[in-house]
Amino acid sequence: MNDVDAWLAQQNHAEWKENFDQQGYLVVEGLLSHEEIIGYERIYDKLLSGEINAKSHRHDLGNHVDRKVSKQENICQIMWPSSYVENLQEGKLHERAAKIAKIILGDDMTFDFDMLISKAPLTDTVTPMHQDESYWCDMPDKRAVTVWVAMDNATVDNGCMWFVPGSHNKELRPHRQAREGHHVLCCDGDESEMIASPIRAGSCTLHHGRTIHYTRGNSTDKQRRAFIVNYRPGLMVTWERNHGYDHGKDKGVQDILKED
Ligand SMILES: O=C(O)CCC(=O)C(=O)O
Repeated sequence: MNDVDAWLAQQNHAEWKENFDQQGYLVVEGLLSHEEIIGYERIYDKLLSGEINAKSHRHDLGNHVDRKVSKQENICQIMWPSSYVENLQEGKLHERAAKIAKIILGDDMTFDFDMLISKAPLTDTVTPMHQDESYWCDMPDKRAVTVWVAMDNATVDNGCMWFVPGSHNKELRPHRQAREGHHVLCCDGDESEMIASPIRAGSCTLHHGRTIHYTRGNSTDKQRRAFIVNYRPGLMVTWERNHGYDHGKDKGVQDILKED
């Protein structure tokens, strides 16, 4: 057991669960040590720079806004990094995120998908207010948690997460396309009902699939990178795959095959 694992084991798990149950989100400091962050940064930057080619799983999550800085996405989203990097899913980030997911939502929580969302310097594009559930198919068991791990200190000015406390226990708000014809969804709401969660690099926030959340744009001259892992009950992962839904994994593979 290394220091972080020992630290995780000593935390007040009942308090984590209670906070998550009540608020629909949770902050966990220090998920990764400084050395571990450096290892993940190497992988992250190879995916961002294209040294590892993830082109067919790469999207502009900020394409609802006109391009802010030429030649780059407003918000870079890379789905399924673990399908590009051998053994990534067996690493400390996934291992610890899965442990916390099980503590707060039950032992049947299983890995569903992972992604990277990076806001480059001065791209200043918000991720609009939304509930993740609005992107997914309507599953019988709604338990789901997103673990959002900061690779850089996440601040209000570079795009830390904001949450509407308790929104996971209310109805799903109606969602619409943030811009007609674009994939990005949004719902009504504003910052006055939200709480900002600035965190240090290596720390994480966790939110329920129904918790309303959002991030401001990155108006700073440094990047804001997040490594994101999602968990839901194993039976529901099977359910969604049986209904043809794999969070874009296979679509990406089909695109690669078409290129060959
Ligand atoms: O990183 C962001 O800007 C948004 C992240 C998000 O919406 C999510 O992880 O569900």
